[in-house]
Amino acid sequence: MHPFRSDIDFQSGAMSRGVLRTRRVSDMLDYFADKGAAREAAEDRDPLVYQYTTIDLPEESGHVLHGMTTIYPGLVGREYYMTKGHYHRERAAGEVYLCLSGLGKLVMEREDGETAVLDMEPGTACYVPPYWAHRACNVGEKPLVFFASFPGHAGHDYGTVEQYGFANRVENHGGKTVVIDPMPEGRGL
Ligand code: PAN
Ligand code: ZN
Repeated sequence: MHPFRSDIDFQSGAMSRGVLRTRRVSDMLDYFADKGAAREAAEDRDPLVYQYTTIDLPEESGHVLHGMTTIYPGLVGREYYMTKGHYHRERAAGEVYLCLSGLGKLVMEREDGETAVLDMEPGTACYVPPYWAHRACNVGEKPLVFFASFPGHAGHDYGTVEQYGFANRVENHGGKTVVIDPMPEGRGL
């Protein structure tokens, strides 16, 4: 393969090459806590929640997949717009999220119940170690834009998160950002 470059707009998250995917509320009905609010939004104007572009590279070890994500500002019920979130199919594959614009929270969780939440702001690189599911939430008023890079063989497992969700949810309560942790004292695992 020949070396190549891509051009990125830090404000919008647009990338000059790669495959663009979009996620509207109707694509995520089972992901938001407030199913009624999600259904209503989907039936109304079905807003764009996020979009992401991944460079089209062979999904094999040795390559470094990378791409841009833009999560728009907004709420479904009290919950901030967020990505679906996933484990890597190959659990031992980590990832780096580099925030370029906006404000976010990176919610992570392991299958043994361990959880973590990191703040994302321009200039922060967050490391998602192997075995951690990850989801980004936009807690600001403008688009949250980040660059992500992960091993070619990582693959994506959306089913586990779709079925069980994340323990922690990020919500807006009266203008304040709150991380809802159902077991703040730990899961005793
Ligand atoms: C990211 C994500 C991207 C979209 O590139 O794929 O932010 O989020 P979902 O994949 O959860 O819809 C990444 O983590 N890749 O592995
Ligand atoms: Zn990932």
